[in-house]
Amino acid sequence: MKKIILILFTLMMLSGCRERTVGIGWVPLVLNDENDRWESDIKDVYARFGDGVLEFLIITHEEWQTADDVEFGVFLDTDRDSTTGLNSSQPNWSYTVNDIGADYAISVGFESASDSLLTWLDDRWGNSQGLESLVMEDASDSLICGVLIEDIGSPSAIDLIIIEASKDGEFDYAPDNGHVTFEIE
Ligand SMILES: [Ca+2]
Ligand SMILES: [Ca+2]
Ligand SMILES: [Ca+2]
Repeated sequence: MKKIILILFTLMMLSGCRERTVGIGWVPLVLNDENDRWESDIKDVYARFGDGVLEFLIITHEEWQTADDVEFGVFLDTDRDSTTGLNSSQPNWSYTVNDIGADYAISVGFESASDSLLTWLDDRWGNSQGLESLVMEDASDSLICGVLIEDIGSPSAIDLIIIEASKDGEFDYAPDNGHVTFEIE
């Protein structure tokens, strides 16, 4: 899969296509996020959209041992409004989401609510729904997770950050500051 991604990315660079418009092929959202001291921190993030399904591919610097060693939260600001959803002004919350207001979160990994799509309900995550796709294996350095676009309100553009946590208490943000914006074809 890495080889295919590399070819796709090279073709995009050669054609000068740098816009983050997500369609059928994988489009890079974050590339070469800093290699932190722990093993399986985030390296690259890609997205694609087709047949009503929005999917994310997350690649880490090194493999995790089991899928229960790590937790990924894909935070989606679907109205691109930082005043709605979970934002940094939420009191007593255990983590921040940079400068976005996350209306939905895809949770994958060791958390009890994991492998689900969550909706922000004023002061907490709830309304858990199943994911449309999930490929996450032990001893791997990549995962794919996806949701039905209609389950997140069918937005035309999204602000995103991804937060990863390890069982050992390490955290990684991608991107580390701010967010990534992408349009959906
Ligand atoms: Ca590392
Ligand atoms: Ca929002
Ligand atoms: Ca990072």
